[in-house]
Amino acid sequence: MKKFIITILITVLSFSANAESRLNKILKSGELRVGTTGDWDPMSMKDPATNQYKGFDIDISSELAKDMGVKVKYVPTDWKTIVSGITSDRYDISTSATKTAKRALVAGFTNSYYKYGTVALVLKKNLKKFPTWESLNNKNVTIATTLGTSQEEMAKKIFVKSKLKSIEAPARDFQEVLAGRADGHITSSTEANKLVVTYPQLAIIPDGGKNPAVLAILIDQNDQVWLNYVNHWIEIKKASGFFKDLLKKYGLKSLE
Ligand code: KH2
Repeated sequence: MKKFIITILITVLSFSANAESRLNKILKSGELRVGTTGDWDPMSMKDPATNQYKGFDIDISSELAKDMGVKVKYVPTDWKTIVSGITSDRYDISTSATKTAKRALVAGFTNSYYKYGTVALVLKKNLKKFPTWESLNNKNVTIATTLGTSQEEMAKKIFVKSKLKSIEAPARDFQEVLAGRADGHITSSTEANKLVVTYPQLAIIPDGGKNPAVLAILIDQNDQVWLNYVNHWIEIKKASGFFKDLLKKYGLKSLE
């Protein structure tokens, strides 16, 4: 009996000692799998003509793969499934996602490298009617966000009186405002600044950005070896000026 227990113990111990981190798996396979939505200008954008991704986050993951000496493979995902893609091992990391308390319950996050404000968008012709965020918190108002995003989570907390409309990808949340099916939309300042240029009929409500949000990479919360590696890498790249140059390249200004 004693011998049997010892054999079991040894087996269990050697198993946990051998539990392989993602870091090793990636190095062995020679491939870093990155989950990305391709719908966030200028973070991750998919070119429909070539099916290629580009943007701030694509530069980050390519650089990480390069420094690890492996190839990068982009795995398409959307905001509804971006977290479950990590927990079900569809990819090793995501491109940038906003840290939220809800997401952090099930997935890990790396350290952050960018902070943005959330802004509200309405039709320019409705700015007088909706001059503040609070004016959008009204039972006659419809607010559009994308299903599974941090903005959807935020809208539920802030616009308690309004009607909330969650748009499922590939449909775009801001199109609801353009088409008059929603009165307002909340999104990252990063995206909003671009949207008002592309669609001059849209305007940002001028009473300021809300709740600075931090961007980071989603990663398995049970794999500390892999998480530590990516955090070390972020620290090294911050110190080398890589992130500063990249923010400049994409015209991004972190709130920090
Ligand atoms: S978040 C990403 O991690 N955004 O904050 C939100 O949930 C991305 C602002 C959906 C692309 C479409 C742009 C909304």
